[in-house]
Amino acid sequence: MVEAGVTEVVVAPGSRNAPLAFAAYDAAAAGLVRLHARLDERTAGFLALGLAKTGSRAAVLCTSGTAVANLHPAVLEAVHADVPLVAVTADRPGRLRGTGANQTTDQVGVFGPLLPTVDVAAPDDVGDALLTRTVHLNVQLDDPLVPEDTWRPDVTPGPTPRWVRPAVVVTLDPGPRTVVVAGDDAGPPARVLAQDGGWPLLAEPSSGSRTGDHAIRTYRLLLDGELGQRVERAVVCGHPTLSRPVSRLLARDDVHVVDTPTRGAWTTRPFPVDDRLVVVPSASGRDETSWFEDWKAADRSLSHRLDALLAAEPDLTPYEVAGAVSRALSPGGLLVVGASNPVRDLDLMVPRYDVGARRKVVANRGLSGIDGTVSTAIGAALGRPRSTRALALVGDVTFLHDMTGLVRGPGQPEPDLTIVVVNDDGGSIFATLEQGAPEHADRYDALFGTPHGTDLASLCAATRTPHLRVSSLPELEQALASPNGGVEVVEVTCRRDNRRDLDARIRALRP
Ligand SMILES: Cc1ncc(C[n+]2csc(CCOP(=O)(O)OP(=O)(O)O)c2C)c(N)n1
Ligand SMILES: [Mg+2]
Repeated sequence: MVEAGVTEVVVAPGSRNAPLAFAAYDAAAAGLVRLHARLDERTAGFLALGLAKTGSRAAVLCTSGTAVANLHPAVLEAVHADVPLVAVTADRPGRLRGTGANQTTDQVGVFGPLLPTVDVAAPDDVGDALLTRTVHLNVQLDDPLVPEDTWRPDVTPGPTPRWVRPAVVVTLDPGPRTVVVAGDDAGPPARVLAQDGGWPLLAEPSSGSRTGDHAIRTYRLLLDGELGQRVERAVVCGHPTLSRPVSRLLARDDVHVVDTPTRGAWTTRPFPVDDRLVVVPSASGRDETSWFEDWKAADRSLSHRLDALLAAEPDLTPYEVAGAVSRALSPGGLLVVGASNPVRDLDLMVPRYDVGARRKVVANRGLSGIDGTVSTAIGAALGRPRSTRALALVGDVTFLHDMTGLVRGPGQPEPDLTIVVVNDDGGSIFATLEQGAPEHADRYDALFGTPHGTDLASLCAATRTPHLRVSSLPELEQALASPNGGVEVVEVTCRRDNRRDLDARIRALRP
């Protein structure tokens, strides 16, 4: 693994994986890797995923049995988002399989057809498996499960592999009224394309494209209005997942969709994988009509009315929390944003960032799960120590789902990270969907809202994580302006009961 460029190793304790754990310890002592220990494999998996999402080659090691299954969420997210992750599971030797030996299940193929297992009975079985992005090594280990001696690693660390976008060049004539849709991980080419073509850029927060003059803040609202109706062509970069208006746009018969290859397991198109994504407008030049100016003017006016609506709300709204978080993020900063409403609220509230002053926004959009987000954030912050600031924005259910992410033992690598939890005591996103319609109101909370009444302060205290609860914008801004260092939690209490109505009023603002 060291020779294959692995520099971060997350270990979860067990006896069967002990030989690997001892080796990881010795490799860390030799300065070859950084070692992290987590007691919960699900958390360990997402910690490794977060490290991988910020560019490290990361591995997670666990023991046999149910421990393996606890890696599955992070493994699935890694495969779907095309994030390189090395999952190493320990197994009994082959001769004990099928004999009812304790803690022995069928670990070969346990992650399903998306991630075949490399079953390792002898070192040579690894082959060049570590050259692939996400890999499952199932290592058969026999007694004694302790080393005879300290391992003095005699290995030369390999370079960290860089995963690059597929190469594709699409030439577009400037004629049709075009928008550039930048989904998760689209990267700067989408922004460059919008600028070169003279087109509006509809960029999700985690696209890595949302800088410059062409980014349209309120695109989600405008798409359902008159401007959206006039779109004739959409160029899709990255993996858009956030909004129904975008899905509706891409499903329209009268819109020509130009799909550029995304990273991820669903890419079936055979593009070479050794170059950047390049999409260029044809030589005949940029769109000189008023198309982009129309979007810009509509965006300006709608943004103004949106901000006025939010400012007039008597209570602090989740939208304003997202706005405050994105304002607090300095150029070069890192923001990990959770699924559900936080990422969508952020989408409407990201201010216009200058080109070159990009913030890295990380979200688990491969499968958009709410699991593992605290651990992903800690991993991402650890993997990107030069961030000018590291923030996370998550809902309360998302936060609680990964409570064990806060359990960090003494001596563990600890990043500076402020986790902002929007606590509306339950899941609010369903309130804005069909399930939130008034006719289901009598069972909404029991089935979807799932209020929990959990005291986040006690939870944080139990893990010695500094915690501050705020309920107003000035308090929040002040908390964000004065981080204490280390991992800390800022809980922002918000209402949930008015969420459906608030979103309906925001949608009604569009021209
Ligand atoms: C692992 C997983 N389980 C369930 C879901 C379905 N789900 C989507 S959003 C959500 C509620 C999230 O609530 P919270 O984090 O408080 O955010 P809010 O909706 O309140 O903004 C759930 C359960 C999911 N995406 N992932
Ligand atoms: Mg919530």
